[in-house]
Amino acid sequence: MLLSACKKDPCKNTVCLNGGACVDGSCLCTNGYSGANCQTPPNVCAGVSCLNGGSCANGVCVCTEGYTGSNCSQQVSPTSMRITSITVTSFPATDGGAGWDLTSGADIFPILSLGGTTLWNSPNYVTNANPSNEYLFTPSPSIVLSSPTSQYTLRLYDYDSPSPDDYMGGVNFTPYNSTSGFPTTINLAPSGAAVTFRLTVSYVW
Ligand SMILES: [Ca+2]
Repeated sequence: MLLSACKKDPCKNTVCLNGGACVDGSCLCTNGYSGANCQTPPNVCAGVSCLNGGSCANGVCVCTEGYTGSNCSQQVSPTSMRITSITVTSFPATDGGAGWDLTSGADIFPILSLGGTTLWNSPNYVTNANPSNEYLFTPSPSIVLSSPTSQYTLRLYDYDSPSPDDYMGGVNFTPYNSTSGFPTTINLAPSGAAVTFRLTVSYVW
C-alpha cells in the first residue's frame, strides 16, 4: 500500500490543450485537435473542394472573380462585357461569283450592332483584303456590351464609297452564357456562315 501511494502521477507533467484530457500520461484530444499536447487544430479545409480557381480558408471557399456558391460552382452574371479586338477569320472570295470590286479585292470593315442600333462602325478598312488571310481590328476605346445576354450582330462590308458599301455576311451572337465560364476568346463561326470572326473580350461584374 505504501508503494502504491508513492507511485508517480504519469499525468503530472503533461499539459493537454484545447479541452484535451490526460489519460495514463497521454493526451486524449477533443474537437478535432491532435498532437502530443492537442496543440494542432483540425484541418477545417480537409474535404472542402473549391472549384474554378477558388481556395479554402478557415473551411470556407473563397471564390475567384465571377464565381460564387459554397464551392464556387456558380457563375456571377457580368453586368457588362468589352470587346477589345475583332479578327475577321474568313469571308467569301467573290460576290456570288463576281469580284467584290471591279479589278481588285474587297475593302473590308466590320460593323457591330444591337437590334437596329449601330454600336461600332470600324473607322478604318483593309484595302484589297485576301480571303486566305485573317484581319485584326482593334476598337479604341473597346466596345462596351451593356447587355451581355442579348443578341448582337457583327457584319462585314466591302467599302465602296461613294457607292453604297456591299454587305459580305454577318453573324448573330449572344456574348454571355451562364454555363460556359468566362472565355476571353469567342469564336463566331457557326457552320455555314460566309463570314466568321474571332473576338477577344473582357468581363465586368
Ligand atoms: Ca470596295
